[in-house]
Amino acid sequence: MSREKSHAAFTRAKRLMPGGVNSPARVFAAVGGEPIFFQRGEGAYLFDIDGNRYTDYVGSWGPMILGHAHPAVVEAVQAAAGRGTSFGAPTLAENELAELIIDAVPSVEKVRLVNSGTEATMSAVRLARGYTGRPMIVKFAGNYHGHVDSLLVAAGSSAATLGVPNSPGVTEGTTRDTLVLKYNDVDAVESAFAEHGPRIAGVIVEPVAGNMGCVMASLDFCTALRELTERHGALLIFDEVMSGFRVAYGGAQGLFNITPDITTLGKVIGGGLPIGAYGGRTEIMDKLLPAGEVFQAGTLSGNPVATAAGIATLTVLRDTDPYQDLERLSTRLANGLEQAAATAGIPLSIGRCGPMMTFFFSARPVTDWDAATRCDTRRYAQFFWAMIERGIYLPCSQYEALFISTAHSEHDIETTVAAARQAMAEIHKTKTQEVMF
Ligand code: KE4
Repeated sequence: MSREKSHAAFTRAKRLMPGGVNSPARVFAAVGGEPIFFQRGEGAYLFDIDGNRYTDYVGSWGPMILGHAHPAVVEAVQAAAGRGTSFGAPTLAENELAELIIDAVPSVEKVRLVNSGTEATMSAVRLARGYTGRPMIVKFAGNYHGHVDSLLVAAGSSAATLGVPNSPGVTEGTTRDTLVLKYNDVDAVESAFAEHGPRIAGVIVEPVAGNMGCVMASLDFCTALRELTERHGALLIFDEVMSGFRVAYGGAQGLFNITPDITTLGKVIGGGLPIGAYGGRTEIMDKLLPAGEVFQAGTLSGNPVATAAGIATLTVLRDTDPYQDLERLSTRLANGLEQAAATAGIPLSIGRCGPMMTFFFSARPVTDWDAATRCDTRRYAQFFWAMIERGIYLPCSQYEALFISTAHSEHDIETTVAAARQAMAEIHKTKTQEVMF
């Protein structure tokens, strides 16, 4: 496949934007090579500026559960844009999207719309601190909640690590009240509450993690988080920016039957337009200005065009209930990849929750960040490029999740499995140390 135009575009982009991208997740640092520039998407497919077609499993990192350019979404966006793109005043579409979210997510009685998942988690942390009057936030190694200063904390060793910034520009002051624990480690959480309980405002967790690759929280772990936060008067924040409306219409909390105090959302609820949301019980959410005193605001929050895309997307999901079909296709893909790896004698462990999954190049299941870091990331890079050459677009990092949309067909899955068989056989012959970046 020729990607000359992408190469030229990236060369120019590097002169214009830091690293040539507007989000580091898009640059191919983890797999080597250069990012591909895309011209358009259609259903399950992406078309790059060199005219190559790929079956897309990135789905814009989660939002595109209906595939690209879904007619209902495009029509809603076009109609909304024709009525004006932003008023900075309330619109009926905000009521409608809020109602769809509240009807779908049992723990949410009131919701605040914002412009990204980062804004949602940043605001949820502030709300938890404002509601409880406490300073500390607990997060977990391998969980990513957007570029919130207080949550950009080094994923320490398995022991609890008090906040050490993991980015220049994040000060000790903003992370000293953040405690990083091991994901899926109940003992660690019990110890943290025993030591810090009265100071903990909240625990934020991805119930289905998508940012160390796809790793599910165990039911014991989620149950322990619910019980301990309840007992110590802290709030449980489920970060469902990625899992919300992805793994089930009501999100992972419906699968776990756990009721968090605050839920953060994004991605799918905007149908590919900039959006985020956070919601919970009325008595918590009414702490927010102007009902309460916790400050949060946003020029484009609840934007008419973004809410139109979100309403169209959630309405299609609610009315068609595609989750069983997504589960069937996802199971076929996962089984096909496992068979392809086994045939090639390559260790592979798949982490999956519904249509969100990761092919871990690891002989053992991945249940936390430490295990994820032991994956053979060079092997993943080889597999990534072998699949690109066969027209399959996977996440450009071992530590990301891939997504199946309602636009993927059985034929797409079979084609992907066939490509994986060839790719696994091809990389089996290459020793990982031979891969030059
Ligand atoms: P955004 O600010 O990117 O909309 O959302 C931040 C966020 C919050 N919580 C979870 C669980 C998330 O997965 C994310 C963002 N996910 C990444 C993908 N791993 C976005 C990709 C990117 O940053 O470009």
